[in-house]
Amino acid sequence: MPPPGSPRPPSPRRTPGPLGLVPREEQFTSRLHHERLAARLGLALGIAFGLAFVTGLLSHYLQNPPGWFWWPTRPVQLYGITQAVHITSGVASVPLLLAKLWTVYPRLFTRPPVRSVLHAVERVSVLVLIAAALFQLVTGVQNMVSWYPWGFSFPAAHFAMAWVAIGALVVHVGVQLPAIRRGLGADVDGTVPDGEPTRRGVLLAALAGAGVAVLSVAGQSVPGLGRISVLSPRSGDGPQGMPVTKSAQSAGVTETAVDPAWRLTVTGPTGSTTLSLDDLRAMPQTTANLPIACVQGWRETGTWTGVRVRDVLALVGAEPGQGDVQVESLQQGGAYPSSRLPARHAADDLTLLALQLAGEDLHIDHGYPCRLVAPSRPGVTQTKWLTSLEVLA
Ligand SMILES: Nc1nc2c(c(=O)[nH]1)N[C@H]1C(S)=C(S)[C@@H](COP(=O)(O)O)O[C@H]1N2
Ligand SMILES: [Mo]
Repeated sequence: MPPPGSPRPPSPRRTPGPLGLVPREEQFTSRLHHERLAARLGLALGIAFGLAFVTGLLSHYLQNPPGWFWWPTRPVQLYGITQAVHITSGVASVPLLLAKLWTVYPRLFTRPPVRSVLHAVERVSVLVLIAAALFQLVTGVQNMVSWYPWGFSFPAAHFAMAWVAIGALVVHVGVQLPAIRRGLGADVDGTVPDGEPTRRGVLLAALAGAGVAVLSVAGQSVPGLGRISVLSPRSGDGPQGMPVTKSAQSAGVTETAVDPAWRLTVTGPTGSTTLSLDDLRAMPQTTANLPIACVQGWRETGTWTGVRVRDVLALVGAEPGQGDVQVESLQQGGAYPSSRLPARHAADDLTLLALQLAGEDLHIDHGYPCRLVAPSRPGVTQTKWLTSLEVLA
């Protein structure tokens, strides 16, 4: 102990760097800030981001199909499953990303901050990766709870930033490959000095955190988990056992939807026809269990009864699979007043103009008098309160 009053000898761990109070990377001496831990967390995160990227692209192309895009109509739950994977992998990434950032954050304080042009490029790419990853996770979770505090369109921004994130991730993995191989090639802990924490413990805690995060949302797409899914309040809510995203009130259709003069206009190769609700009820009816799988993460299967779209299109001379079908609703404006049904989906036996849900006439919030329900399609394309169908040439 130095005598009282005498200056303390400077400790090497406390010496401020040339930037004053800013610490230096070497001062973070915990054995937990280590490439072996970073590589494992990075691997888990890479898998989660990869799954989210692929399933997100799928969902984007289903909603904005390019000419080459092909998607099967069976199994009927297929889209819902891909969307559950998307939401689950995104949510699992939150604790993994936080753990990874904590493991590597001493790197922020590397001196000199920039060693070469290549080093500068690498550091900027890591910042871009972190910013894009945080953006994706934050906006994704906000979308799950329908909270849109920003001025931009969520789907467009989330899609664009996905490419930024995945591009920066590829650069990052490329640059770090030697460290990743070293890190993964060695036991995560090696010999742990007495009384020191283990990296394995941090890794397991991060994976457990990811597990808890997954369970908190899984109930909205996995039957039976509803009670533990605190972040999925909507599954099973709503009239006729089905959640509602857009109500008749908010779509402004409370009067037009119940108007006795309501007619469905169908246009095809031989011209146009109009059908009343009774006309539709008089046609052969099909009953099928089909899900609504919302991009916000919930999925709920209902028992729908109605007329096959292809039977209705046959009334105006359309052969099955002849063309895509433009589907319009009574809703004026808003985000999803219409949709495009691909020809192959329009020809499917289970693609219905539903008149009933759970054995009753559709609740007005579920699209009375008539809505589209097609197998293996995103919820946003399952248009409610239909007013017209047109077979496109
Ligand atoms: N006309 C119209 N149809 C619509 C929407 C809409 O906003 N307007 N929302 C879609 C979305 S995003 C979903 S998830 C489903 C939900 O159907 P539900 O409210 O019957 O559960 O309806 C779809 N159909
Ligand atoms: Mo949705």
